[in-house]
Amino acid sequence: MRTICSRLLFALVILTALPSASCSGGKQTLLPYSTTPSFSTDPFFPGQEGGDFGTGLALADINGDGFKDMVVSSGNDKALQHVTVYLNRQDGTFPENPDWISGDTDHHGTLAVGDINGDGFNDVAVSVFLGKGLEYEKGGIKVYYNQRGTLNPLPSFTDTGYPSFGCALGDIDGDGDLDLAVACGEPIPEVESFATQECSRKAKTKRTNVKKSSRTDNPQPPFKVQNRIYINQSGSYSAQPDSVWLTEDSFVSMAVTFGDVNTDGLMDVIFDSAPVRLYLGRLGTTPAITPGWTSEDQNYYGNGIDYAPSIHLAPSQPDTVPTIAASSNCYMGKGRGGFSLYRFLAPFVIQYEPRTSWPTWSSKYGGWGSAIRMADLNKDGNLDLITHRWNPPGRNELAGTLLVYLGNGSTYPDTWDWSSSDQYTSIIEAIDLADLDKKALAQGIYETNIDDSKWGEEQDGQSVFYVGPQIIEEISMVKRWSQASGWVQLQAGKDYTFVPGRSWVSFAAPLRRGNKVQIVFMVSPELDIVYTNWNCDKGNFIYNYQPNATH
Ligand SMILES: [Ca+2]
Ligand SMILES: [Ca+2]
Ligand SMILES: [Ca+2]
Ligand SMILES: [Ca+2]
Repeated sequence: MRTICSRLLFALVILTALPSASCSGGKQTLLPYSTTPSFSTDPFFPGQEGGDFGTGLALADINGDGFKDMVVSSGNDKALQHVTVYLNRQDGTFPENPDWISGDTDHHGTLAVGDINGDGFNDVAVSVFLGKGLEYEKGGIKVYYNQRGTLNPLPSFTDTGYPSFGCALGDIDGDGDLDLAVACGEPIPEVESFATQECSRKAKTKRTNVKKSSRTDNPQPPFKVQNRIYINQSGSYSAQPDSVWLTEDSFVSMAVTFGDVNTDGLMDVIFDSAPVRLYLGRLGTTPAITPGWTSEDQNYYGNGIDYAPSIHLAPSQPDTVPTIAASSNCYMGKGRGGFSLYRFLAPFVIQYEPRTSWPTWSSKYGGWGSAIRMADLNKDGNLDLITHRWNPPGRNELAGTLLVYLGNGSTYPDTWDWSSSDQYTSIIEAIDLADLDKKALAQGIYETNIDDSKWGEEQDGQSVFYVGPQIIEEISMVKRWSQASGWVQLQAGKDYTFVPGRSWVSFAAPLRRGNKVQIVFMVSPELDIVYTNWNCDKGNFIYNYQPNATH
């Protein structure tokens, strides 16, 4: 049991007024969370047909009051359901029923939130896994824009033609606006065995009782397609071919994330597939359509992915070893499933053939892995793995729990250190973390002088900077210094972009050698954990940070 309590420090980052109350008293606590949820939404809220198949999740401010709200997409491959928003009551609590319900329904996958059109309000992109009759080709992607604090009732952008379970927002071409990466394909190779799940009460969900692979007009799965990124054009997306970047290969991917994995200051994109595929960003244009790195193992279709520029932030010896955490799910096919870590200890793994690597760590148990995130929960400066599998190891029943593997800065133990109570089993699909009542927010300042030591040979600038610990609550101010203009304060949505909760800022104009940047941000060591439940008779759960929890 570890009781190290240290202040998060990152290279070149100054954190001021970081609260330290949580380490007082010398109480031996593994993690500052109760093993039972602090709050659950009502899965049978008015307006949703039947019980809520909660799938996608993001914590992001939608109504513009500065407090993070809960955005949820529901339906999965089980029911036609809505996208919903639960507004933070400005004290970290939420209503049991949503404050906003989309005007349309779909078989929703996961979602991504960010200010796509640069007006200062967060917009919502949602994957559509399958068409209304479970058709593969009628899945796709859609975007709800935010009108000064309220999402439009219907999406303003939609594209179809492929099944999609996951999506992510990031600036792949380094021009200061958010591009939309879409993980596509449908893996499930057999008629689903547990697609018959019934809600224990009010089981009136009008599900489309058609088994996917028994539909004569669906091709036989796995259904592989080109994965893609919609390139932001003046605040919106288009389905026109010159606005969509496509991978050369067709493959199945269930999750995608952005991250500067080769640390050259240009954003890259990672598709959780078999194998995991990394495409490297290039300054002022889109990536090559072939991967710059793939995982050596081909653990069947991934179901969750996260990226960290470092998992060892402890002030004693911080490192900058880029790390990908991937979750895979053997329900969806071959492979063992479970969780894997890919660490890039040396850049030559990406620079030279064969540009592949094995995981540096894999969980002892495989299984039906799903969502995965990295964050420091026990305040020792090392990122922990917060993850989940649908089932307990070796048991084909949908009764998973939240699992936490405590990091030591370089790897994780064989099995989890902490689990939520098995009295509250779940089928978790998405996890997000934030300080929902903002009570422990502290300011951090990131400053750097731009040099070209990590740039590629022809590269003459960089656009993306990681500013601090893994989860950032807010970006407060961004300044740029140049010889010609001195310090200039920049404008969000015009001069730079970011997405809520992530720790990077991406600039519209590349930073050149000799420039300086200063970024003021807010961070919290007291993160609440939120996840969606795909069980139709369970709501979405919040585990509040509790300094006096003894579990
Ligand atoms: Ca809010
Ligand atoms: Ca917006
Ligand atoms: Ca862009
Ligand atoms: Ca890069």
